[in-house]
Amino acid sequence: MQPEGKLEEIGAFITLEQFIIDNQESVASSTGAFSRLLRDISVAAKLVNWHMRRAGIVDVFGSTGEINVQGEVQAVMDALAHKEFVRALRRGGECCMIGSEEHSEAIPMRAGEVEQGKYIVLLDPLDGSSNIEVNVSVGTIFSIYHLPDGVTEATVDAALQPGVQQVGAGYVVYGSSTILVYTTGHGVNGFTLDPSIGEFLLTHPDIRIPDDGDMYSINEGNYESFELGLKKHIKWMQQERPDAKRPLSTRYIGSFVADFHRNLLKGGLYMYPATHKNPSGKLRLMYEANPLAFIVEQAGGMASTGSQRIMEVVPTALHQRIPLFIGSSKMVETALAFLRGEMDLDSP
Ligand code: FDP
Repeated sequence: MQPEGKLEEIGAFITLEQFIIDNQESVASSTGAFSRLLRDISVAAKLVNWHMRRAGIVDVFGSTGEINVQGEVQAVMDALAHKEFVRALRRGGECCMIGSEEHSEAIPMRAGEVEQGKYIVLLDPLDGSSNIEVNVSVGTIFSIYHLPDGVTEATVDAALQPGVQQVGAGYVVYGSSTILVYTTGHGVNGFTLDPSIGEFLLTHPDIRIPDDGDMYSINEGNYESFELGLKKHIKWMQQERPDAKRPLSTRYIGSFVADFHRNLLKGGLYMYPATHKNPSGKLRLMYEANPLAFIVEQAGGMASTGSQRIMEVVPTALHQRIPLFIGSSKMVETALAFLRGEMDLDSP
């Protein structure tokens, strides 16, 4: 429960740890493994936050000189964030395999050991990292699956499950404050890091995304390569129709996780469609689109490829890209109607 008073009443907030334990106790068969996994993720997030807060003071800007699996220059902070998550999950022991944007292959955790964790974690350790050097919010996105029944070896095939099979998903935004938002399929809750006591506190219980919003997010520099329906949709959102609450505002940070977080709280639509440069879209299905699709659906919103529910896409590769339309349900539905040709510039 969020207290009514001011922040001095820190003791009245529920910590992430307490929240996890309370929710674990409501599941009779729970062994505590999943709770420990979430705790490991939150510890890694605190460490990444610590690195982030020192950026500019110590030398963590710039690139490692490596090119990551996406063909992008790897930032020093990307590599640091990757390292912190792998280390925390390896130490925790509940994870059998990690798939990370920063590593081309799946990373087995305790190969050869009889007792291995039963969870697969797929993550983008530092989303939006091209923004770090200019103090713009970035984040971590994670998706959690069970090692499928009967599967003893954690190979990449075990991780290639559609999003509907996620058992948990979440993200962290390292912004004006640091917030961790997650779902296990029973609603969405957000926890703000209190730096004075080093704890994530429940500040955003039971998040619901507004059905509609007045902001849309897209890289309009790619306009010429959008399909016709999308071009019309954008022009429709820009029409001067005060009676219909248009024009809408554009908000595009260029850190997916930060754009998503704003839209989740305020209502809005984020789109990264197919472009000439990225014919399959730019964002990754397994550790960007799926986890945020799980969260947005749990909060009452929608996520689509433009023609299919994101969480029903059957994955074919760990680093697969996908076009994405995600956010408030009415806004996603309108976008899809334009793509199908059911709406046009003269639609109300
Ligand atoms: P980045 O390359 O900085 O990691 O995930 C990729 C991503 O950022 C998203 O966070 C962001 O929304 C998008 O790419 C920005 O891409 P564009 O520069 O093409 O708009």
